Amino acid sequence: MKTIFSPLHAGHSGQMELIAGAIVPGFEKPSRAEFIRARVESEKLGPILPPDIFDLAAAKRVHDPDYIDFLPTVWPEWEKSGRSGSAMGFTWPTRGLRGDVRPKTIDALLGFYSFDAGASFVKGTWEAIKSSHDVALTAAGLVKGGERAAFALCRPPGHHAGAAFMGGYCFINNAAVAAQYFLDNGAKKVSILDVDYHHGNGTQEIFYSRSDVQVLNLHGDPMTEYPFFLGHADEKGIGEGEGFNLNYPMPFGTAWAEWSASLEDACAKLAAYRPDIVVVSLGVDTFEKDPISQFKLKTEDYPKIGKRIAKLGLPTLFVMEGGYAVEEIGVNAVGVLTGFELG
Ligand code: SS9
Ligand code: ZN
Repeated sequence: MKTIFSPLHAGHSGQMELIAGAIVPGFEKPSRAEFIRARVESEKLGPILPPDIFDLAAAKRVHDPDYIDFLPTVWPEWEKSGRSGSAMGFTWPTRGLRGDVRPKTIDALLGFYSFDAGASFVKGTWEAIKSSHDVALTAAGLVKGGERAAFALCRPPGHHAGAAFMGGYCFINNAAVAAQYFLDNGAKKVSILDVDYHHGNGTQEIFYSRSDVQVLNLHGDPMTEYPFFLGHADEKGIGEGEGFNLNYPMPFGTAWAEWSASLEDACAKLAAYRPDIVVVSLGVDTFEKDPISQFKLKTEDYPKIGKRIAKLGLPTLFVMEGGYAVEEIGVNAVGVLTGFELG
């Protein structure tokens, strides 16, 4: 399969992150994408192509237009306010505060459009966000055009980004934009299968009241794992969307035997939905050596994931999400893709 990749991701670099009481260099760093790209090459998965450039109309079909228009203004406004470092919010309109009044200063707006401080900006961040979105849409175009599968090597990732908020390293929800693109170009139904270790709260939020996108999520139980406040098994969708959201929360320490049982159930539900296209939110932070995660999947398990997805027999777009064990991220992510191709 073809891989779509942009070097512009590398401008999103050097951002800081608050974790376990310390400010540290971000885990979501450029080398992640470079290890994956190198592995795509060495495994001869297929050609690596640059993205086409898109406008933001497709993104505005799943995100609030004012949120999308805000993103390119962040770094210029941050610099104008005399700051450097990493731009991020630290005050959020949570329970008891007003989330319906858009404030005016850059600090206030960063809080207004975030659910945590995990999506920070440096100088090249907007260009990276935009390129990641272009990568997803270009790869989606290949699948729409009849290819069996394509790999969107997106960075930054997207599945924590909701209609009007960033967080958890995510800004534009690349998988959601791609799913909507398929619907706007002939597909009637799309399934999003999110295998990242963390619950894709943004994707769930965006499609929660819709029946044209089925969202299936396998992840660490939010009772104990980030993002904590969404991803429970009883969240099944609302209104028209009722029954079209499925969550598989699993405890710390989950290994292949239990994880693959969830995948099996999710694939059965997916097949029953009979979508035209599958979008896989491909995170490999389920890996046993991931520095911020608590599942126990092994390198040999990733091709089995791809093989199971291939068995669905549907056109498939793989969209890169998380994975922070950088040395192994390429082997594991590309393992899913080669497993798919052989399956
Ligand atoms: C506490 C740790 C938050 C966010 C992880 C986001 C993963 C995206 N600041 N970790 S796939
Ligand atoms: Zn993750």
